[in-house]
Amino acid sequence: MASKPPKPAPTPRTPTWDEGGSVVLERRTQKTKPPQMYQVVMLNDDYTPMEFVVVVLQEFFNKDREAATQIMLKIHLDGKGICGVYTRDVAATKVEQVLDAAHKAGHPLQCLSEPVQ
Ligand code: TYC
Repeated sequence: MASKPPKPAPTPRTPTWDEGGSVVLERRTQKTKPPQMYQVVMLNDDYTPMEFVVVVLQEFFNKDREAATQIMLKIHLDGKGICGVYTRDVAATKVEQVLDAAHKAGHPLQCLSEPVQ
């Protein structure tokens, strides 16, 4: 798993004084960046049954049957497809859940997570 990025340098602040004589430090920019997001990508293979992939997409990626079928068919035709976008730890958990379910069912289904952009 990739290590966390280093903390950004503190934002410079300009001291000002309010009417009461207190020093006021105004934040110039937003303090926290949104987290890097990760997409879970599922890969096609020749052996995993379509129905199994549809059930996995419903169970672990909260897709309804219609959406799950569309995603499964996209993967089947294009070789891969995005199941969802999550924070790093959630994406890693989804990958684990899929690989575990596939292994237990005896299917070679593969998926991975990768940073978005
Ligand atoms: N290609 C598989 C089949 O024809 C179906 C499949 C779809 C497998 C998506 C994996 O991620 C996958 N049975």
